[in-house]
Amino acid sequence: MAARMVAALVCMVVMLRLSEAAVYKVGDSAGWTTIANVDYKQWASTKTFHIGDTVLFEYNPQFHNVMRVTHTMYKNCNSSKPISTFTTGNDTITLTNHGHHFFFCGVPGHCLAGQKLDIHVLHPASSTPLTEQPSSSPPPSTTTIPSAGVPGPSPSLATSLPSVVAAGVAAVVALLVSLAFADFAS
Ligand SMILES: [Cu+2]
Repeated sequence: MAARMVAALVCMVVMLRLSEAAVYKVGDSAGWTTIANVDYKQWASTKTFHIGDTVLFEYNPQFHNVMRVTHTMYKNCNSSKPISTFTTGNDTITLTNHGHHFFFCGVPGHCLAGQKLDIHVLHPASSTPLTEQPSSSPPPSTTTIPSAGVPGPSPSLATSLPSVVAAGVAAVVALLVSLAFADFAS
């Protein structure tokens, strides 16, 4: 009986986690910069990123920008062919797929100075089948990344996330119903 209770509670906690999308400000109060000596690797390691979460890059657009790049470009600080570039100084990027998301500042010298960020988005908790994508090369599709300054989830997220949540809610309801019946029978 107690075990069933615990199972139901754990299930609900998982659902709550799935349904809330967090917004993370990169570098916290320091923002996206080279002057504060922010260790962005350390910053990212303290967070747990999920699909649907948003990262906010806040910076002075006169001095910095944000480029989304491949793993190879990230390693080499190669800004010649970014997947996408953001320049508003207040850029929100919604993480719509799992795996690694690589960013750096494209201003010469800034990536080498440490203004680079590797965000690892965890696999969804459920076993929902997803098309596997190589983590090092996200598709250069513009539909998965909202353009700079436009908040809100992309169409692909809007259709996939609710179904995951609905499946989970159904599981919780089933559990609670079985719980109620178990009580009734005993
Ligand atoms: Cu910069």
